[in-house]
Amino acid sequence: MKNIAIAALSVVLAASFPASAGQRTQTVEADCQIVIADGWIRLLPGGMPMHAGFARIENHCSKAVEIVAATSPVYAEVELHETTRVQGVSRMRQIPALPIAARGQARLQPGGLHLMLMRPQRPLQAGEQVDIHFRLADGRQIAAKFEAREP
Ligand SMILES: [Cu+2]
Repeated sequence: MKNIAIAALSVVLAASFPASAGQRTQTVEADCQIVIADGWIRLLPGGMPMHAGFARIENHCSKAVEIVAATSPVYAEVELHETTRVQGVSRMRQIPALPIAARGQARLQPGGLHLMLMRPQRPLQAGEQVDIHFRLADGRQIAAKFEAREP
């Protein structure tokens, strides 16, 4: 029983310290940070039933991470979307997950990746801060504030 516990622990440690560990400060899983910066929501005129959310998501970890879901108390549903241009026509589709490379970043911006914020539960004012929570594939949750802005 004790051996099993030790074996499990060494697997965890191996996962936390990839081959590059030792060259620089080791980043343990607990304090490796995902930063959501410059989050904002584009308000649309005429009370549209969905808004788009944008931000820069920085992965300061030595491992790739994957955002698998987002939620907000202000919206009935939040989806990860990608806008692509196919033969001059702009289309958007839902993506199941948003991977971010080790030490990399993802830019959610108009015309590209974005959050699709569905069915606002109340009217939003420009300047308001909206809570959005992200869930990573490893189970971690990240809380962020997105500022509502006029287009
Ligand atoms: Cu969309």
